[in-house]
Amino acid sequence: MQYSKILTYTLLAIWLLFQPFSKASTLQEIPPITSISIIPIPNKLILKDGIFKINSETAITFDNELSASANILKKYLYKGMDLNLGGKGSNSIEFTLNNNIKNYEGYKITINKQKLHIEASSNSGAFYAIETLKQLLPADFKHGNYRNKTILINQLEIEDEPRFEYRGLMLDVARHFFTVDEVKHTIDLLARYKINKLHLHLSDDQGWRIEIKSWPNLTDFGSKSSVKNEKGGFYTQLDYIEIQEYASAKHITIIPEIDMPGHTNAALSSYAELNCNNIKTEPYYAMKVGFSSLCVNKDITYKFIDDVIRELSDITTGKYIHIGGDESNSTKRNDFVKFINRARGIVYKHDKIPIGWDEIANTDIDSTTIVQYWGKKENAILAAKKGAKIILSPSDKIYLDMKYNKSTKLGLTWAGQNNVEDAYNWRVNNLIKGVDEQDVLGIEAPMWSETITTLDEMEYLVFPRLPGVAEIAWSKEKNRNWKNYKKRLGYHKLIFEYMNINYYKSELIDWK
Ligand code: TNX
Repeated sequence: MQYSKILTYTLLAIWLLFQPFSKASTLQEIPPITSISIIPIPNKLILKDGIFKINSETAITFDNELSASANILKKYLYKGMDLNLGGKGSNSIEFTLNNNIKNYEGYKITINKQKLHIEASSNSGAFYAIETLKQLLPADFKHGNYRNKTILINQLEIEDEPRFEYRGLMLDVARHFFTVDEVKHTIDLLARYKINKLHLHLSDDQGWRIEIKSWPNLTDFGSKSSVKNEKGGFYTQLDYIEIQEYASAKHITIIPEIDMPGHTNAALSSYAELNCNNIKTEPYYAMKVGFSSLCVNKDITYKFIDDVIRELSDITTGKYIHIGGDESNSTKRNDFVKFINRARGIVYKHDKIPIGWDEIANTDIDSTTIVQYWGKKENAILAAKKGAKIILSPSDKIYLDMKYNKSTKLGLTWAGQNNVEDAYNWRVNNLIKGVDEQDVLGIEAPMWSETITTLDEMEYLVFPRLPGVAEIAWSKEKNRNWKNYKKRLGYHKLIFEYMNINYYKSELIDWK
């Protein structure tokens, strides 16, 4: 080889060798996001001068108890920046267990020049700190878009904890079925807004969606139907456990519901003996409800319920089982009371706490039963008088299956139209005279699925109303107001788009 060629190659090799180093010193800097628009709004946020830099120099340390959370953040940063945090850096991200933070979902974030410090008394709190932190990073972070770059974050202090311990979405998988993957996707979306309960409406007139091994026809037959006979199916118990584990990693508890004694045609069409006349009903594909009832005076009915609740309790890690109880219009009033009392007893027997729709306030509930308010204020008031805790799901505010306005194609209108402002702009303490903060366990937005069959359609009704519901459930009343919220929501367009959420571009919001 010619001498000059050797020289060229040598120089090239030397140049290549120094390439990463010269690059490191000129890492492109991504400025802090232009607007801090965290939803749900934190209890306390103090913005400071100066920035914190995340790049390959940044170290990460954590107390062992919070290692699960530290790993979640590591993974997130790895995905966005191809960055394996962990070196001895010039600055650091630290996770510290702080038992002075009394609320297990609470957290603190302190960011100064040297340290991005996350404190919590549990992984739930640390998880929510990370969700907040994600909203301080660029929205398109997850896509490897920031490889070999330095991300700048504003120095700040955040102190935060939820107002209510129960912050939920209900998904009706009975009218139309949603697959395990679709439910997991839904869980991903909920976690972004610090929702911690996913209530699955697992049975109704139009379909039965959970495997019960001792009553196999429920799924062999009862799972095939749906509204308009469009999208049936069911979860095996293993599927259910898989969903639950996935949810649990995101600090979300699954609340299973078996609706009874009404809303039971799928069961009544699967087993003749559950009917008073011992004749199976026909599968049901229409939307109108209130016609079906389990046979309240038969022993076999309670054997059935005991088996269903036992099998469900065995696979459910959360403490609640929802027994429905709504719109049992074809069950006599006395029978209804008798039935719900027994059904509640069966739930207690299997070491779970019963939840029911607000009609169950008219049975012999005490302070240990949870009542979910959806329509009748007198039921909620009665429940509060009996000392029961209440989940607020006002249909004229946060029923996500209500249309936004007249021009929305999907959705129903029986409770009115719930636009983005209606869903956000209401106050827990003014909702029902006689039901106050201390009576309220939390807030849940129901997503009934009569008019939706796909994830896209679901997302369209859920977003952007869900972030508002999440803020009502999480944030302090004094920090909430519509004008400020709607400005913040405008910036969440970026998150919706990078998460590929098919959100409704409400004309009430100035989308960024
Ligand atoms: C009422 S709310 C129902 C559901 C329907 C919903 C449709 C409640 C407890 N029952 O069966 O799906 O309206 O909006």
